[in-house]
Amino acid sequence: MNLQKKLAALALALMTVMFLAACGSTVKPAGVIPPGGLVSQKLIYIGFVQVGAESDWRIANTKSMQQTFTEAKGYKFEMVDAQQKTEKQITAIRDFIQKGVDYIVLAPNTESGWDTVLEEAKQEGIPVIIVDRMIKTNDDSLYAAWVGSNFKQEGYDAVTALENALIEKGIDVDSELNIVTLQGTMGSSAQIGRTEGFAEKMAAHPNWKMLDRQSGDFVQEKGQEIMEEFLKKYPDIDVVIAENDNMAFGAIKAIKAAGKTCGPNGEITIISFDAVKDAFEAMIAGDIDADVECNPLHGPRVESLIQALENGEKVEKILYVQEGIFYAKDAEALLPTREY
Ligand code: GYE
Repeated sequence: MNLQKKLAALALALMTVMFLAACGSTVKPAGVIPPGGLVSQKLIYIGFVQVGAESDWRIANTKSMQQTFTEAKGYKFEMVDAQQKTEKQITAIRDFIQKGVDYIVLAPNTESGWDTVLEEAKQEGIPVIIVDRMIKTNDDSLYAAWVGSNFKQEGYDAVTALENALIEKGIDVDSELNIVTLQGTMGSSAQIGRTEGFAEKMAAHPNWKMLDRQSGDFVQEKGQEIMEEFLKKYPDIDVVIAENDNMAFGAIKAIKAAGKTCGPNGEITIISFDAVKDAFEAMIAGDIDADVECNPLHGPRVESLIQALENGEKVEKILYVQEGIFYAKDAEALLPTREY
């Protein structure tokens, strides 16, 4: 090779290196396919361990994840529906570790018992993102980040919602009230936070009496069954706190079947959580008094966490979603703006 050819070869090699370096620094792993598809990208493999399909909230949450993590956007997405069984979730995590996923996204059913299996994921170098409910652990290196709701705040908000619903009805907030609660899945953060938050703040009203609390597992039919029992046992219920909308829907059926009335113009005040579209319909129909918002649209939030981790950025460990309270009188105007 003469000098001229050598120089040309060297220049070509240099340009190739520069081109590859440029690609490497600008092409995001889960970005848009580059023009001409020059570089074939590896999909980011996500294993999502979902609680189940127990409620409208959950279905909206699943949809948000599925719509976010599409192949077109650079993801391989697999979901396990654990049918509200924590053991099934643990098995699902082990399966995802075996499959060598890039990330595990976990919506934990209940809070306790995660250390062993999350340690296994850690050993394999698989980052775990926790979404919606939280886990109880002393080792926060077991997860990269958590995003979800402040359930205790939601419990506090339910007391505010009840106070305002009573005022709306012309009832003195300090009058004697008999309350029953339909609780969510026992041991889940959503249940724990809502139950504790409500109990803590209702202490400011010494005349409010919690007659009973039973778990309806966040499911409509179970909410209805428990409400039927409550109505037989307690003839003078003034307030129902339903720890999610689906149980509230069950309670409404039970109340009506018992010949009683509920909602802003009824005998029994209903305060619920989630604020899904059907709950807005129930507020418009005059069956639910107020609803504490719980936002299920976590797909894009989890995606930004994953993108940040992919780019080697530091992420916030704990991310709370902002939420509000909705009242029956505003439901009709607000319904068109609701996303879930
Ligand atoms: O309120 C309920 C669902 O964990 C926030 O789970 C979630 C709860 C939600 O079944 O409807």
